[in-house]
Amino acid sequence: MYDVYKIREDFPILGREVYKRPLVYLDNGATTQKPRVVVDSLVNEYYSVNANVHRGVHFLSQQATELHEASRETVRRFINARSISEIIFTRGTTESMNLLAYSFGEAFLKDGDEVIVSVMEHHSNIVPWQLLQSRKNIVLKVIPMNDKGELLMDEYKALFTEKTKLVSVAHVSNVLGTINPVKEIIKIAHGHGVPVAIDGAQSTPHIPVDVQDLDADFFAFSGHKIYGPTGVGVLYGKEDFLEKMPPYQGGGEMIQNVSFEKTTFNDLPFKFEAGTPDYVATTGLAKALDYCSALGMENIAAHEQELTRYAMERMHQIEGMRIFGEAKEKDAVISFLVGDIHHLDLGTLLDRLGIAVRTGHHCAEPLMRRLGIEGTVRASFALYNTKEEIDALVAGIERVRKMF
Ligand code: C6P
Repeated sequence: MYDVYKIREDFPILGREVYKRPLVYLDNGATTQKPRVVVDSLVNEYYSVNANVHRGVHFLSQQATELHEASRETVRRFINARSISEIIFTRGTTESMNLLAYSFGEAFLKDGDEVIVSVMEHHSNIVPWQLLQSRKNIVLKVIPMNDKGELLMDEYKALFTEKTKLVSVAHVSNVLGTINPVKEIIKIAHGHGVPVAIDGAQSTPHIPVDVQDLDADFFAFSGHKIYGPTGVGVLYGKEDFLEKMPPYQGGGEMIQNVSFEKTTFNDLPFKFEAGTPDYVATTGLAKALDYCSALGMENIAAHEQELTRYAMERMHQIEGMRIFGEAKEKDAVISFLVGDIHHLDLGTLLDRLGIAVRTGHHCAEPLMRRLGIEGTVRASFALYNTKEEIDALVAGIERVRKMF
């Protein structure tokens, strides 16, 4: 049985008040709250294990290294990668995508080559490719969408040419909540011999992810969006590709031997992990993933799907409501505007009622342009949200609407 009220007890912050009202936290797309097991793990590691990893012969260093490497195995299991060599720790999805664009770009792209992205990408899957354009004259091609926020698959198929070298798309849109048909997207790309990178920042916390089943060539996600600590994330990559890609940063840990004449690089995944990693955060991330696995990703997905269905139904009844993102396959994200109330006003007034939502362009300006708007209010749900909180959101919106 999925007992959301019992689960909430694991998240101390959910019990606090803001403006003397109970906190209704609906900004989970930006970051999630942390269960006690995650915070305890950070505190305990600093209090009782802390030492730099992979470097020391001493007891603490070895213990810290064991924890860090065990976390890599936990990540591998969570996304069902073949090997821990394929799990690179980064600072988050943004760094994962920058690493990918730099290193894949160096190894596999030349002037005139094409990378396909979609119109609903977060800036972190657009700008790294544009930065690459300052070094290589690559072309970005964009998959369009329909008004419901679904990618147009026929148009996608038509984008391929012999110059297409990579497809890089979001699994779930952080604005529309659309769950993109990534398995099909990958199958089509592979039919052209083209690898695919998936931005899993908004999918990993909500739906089961199996990179082998998807046959994804690269997959990125952030720890802090899946109940883990800030400052840690993952880039999964198939070993065949990673072996051929050059390091992204130079420094300690990523080398085998260094001389002024010639430096050789470490094996995977360490080749891509220059410097001291946030080894305390990786342990915390593993605790977060174990926490989700214990609840069951299928159960989390079912709970959030029910919340989304309920919220969509209730919100549609509000006069003047415009919801952006009505895809058939939709995740726990609802972006909206009401009448001609500015998104910032609506968000600020909801905040005064204790309801935390996000407002603005959500780091997806090209998508805002496609929708013909400047920004939205966005409510995004997590495993601990309740129908009562959605009722509070709906009542809050009604109250603001009447004020205007
Ligand atoms: N989206 C949001 O409120 P980082 O910041 O590196 O952890 O994740 C970047 C990122 C990449 N892809 C997608 C689809 C995302 O949603 C995000 C982060 C947050 O929507 C902050 S802008």
